[in-house]
Amino acid sequence: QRYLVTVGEVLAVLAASDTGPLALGSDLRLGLAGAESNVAVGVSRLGGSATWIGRVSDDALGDLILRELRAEGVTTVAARDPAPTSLLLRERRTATHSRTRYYRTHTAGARLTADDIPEDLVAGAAVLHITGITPALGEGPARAVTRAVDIAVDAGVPVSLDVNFRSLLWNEQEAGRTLLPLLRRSDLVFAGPHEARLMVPDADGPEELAKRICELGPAGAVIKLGAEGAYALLDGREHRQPAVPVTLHDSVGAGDAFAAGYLAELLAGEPPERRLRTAALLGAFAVSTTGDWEGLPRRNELDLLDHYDDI
Ligand code: CKP
Ligand code: MG
Repeated sequence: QRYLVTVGEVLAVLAASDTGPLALGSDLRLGLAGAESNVAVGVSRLGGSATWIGRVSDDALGDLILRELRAEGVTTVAARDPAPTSLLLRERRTATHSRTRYYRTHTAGARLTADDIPEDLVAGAAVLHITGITPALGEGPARAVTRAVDIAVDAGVPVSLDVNFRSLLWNEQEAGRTLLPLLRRSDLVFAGPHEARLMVPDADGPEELAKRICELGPAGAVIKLGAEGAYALLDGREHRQPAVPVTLHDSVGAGDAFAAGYLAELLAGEPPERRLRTAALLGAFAVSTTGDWEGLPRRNELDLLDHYDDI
């Protein structure tokens, strides 16, 4: 069976239920987040197979992570770790502005090591998806990602990289230095314009950014332009994918949704146009619903909405 494999960290999200300063107190809703697991869930909901590799805490939050991923049909390869689960505190400062704070050091996800990566599993995958978040968590996770890429490249498994720069985890120089070698060995790269510029600093505009990224090695580069859609250079061919117009509700998770849509169609053997169209649809679902992954569509919902111009 063709499956996607990904390596990352799932965080517990504590999200304020009310708008306003969190300093005044609020009810908090417990949920989960994590770019790589978001992609795995998105792929699974579209009928693809996805496996998530990571470490989870040996407590209720770790149990919650495993239950939730398994409920979504994602295969989990997760060592239980005595360290706690990372937290993401989300303050809804106004209706349209949230502020995020990570509590993400000395946690289970950050204790991932290269030994946590099962060789057979990665070597047997149809695609390895990684993001720039995991290497930012520490030396262990960075080595784990490099190990996964080593295995994939040796086995001829294509590597998909979402640059996913997080300024709360590291600075642009560190990110550039660490992610560039991974990008060179990737086949497909997803990035926003700012993220792309971390990789090719002297390039500008989606066309030039994608071209310069592909000159570094990848056969495909997808530059995500938010409400303007996406520009992709895939095997030397240009594609312009308009965004699906929706009412913006919460943009977090849009990039992961986009990658999930693209990769699910790649696994299904669909051509680039279809991959990009589904990517845009999933991005639209993500931004027009609450939560990072909860609002992602199942395949039957996607087919229905596909007949409409917008959602
Ligand atoms: O790039 P995206 O907005 O799609 O990524 C969102 C995820 O993993 C979110 O779920 C969050 O927990 C994170 O990125 C992160 O670590 O920032
Ligand atoms: Mg992103």
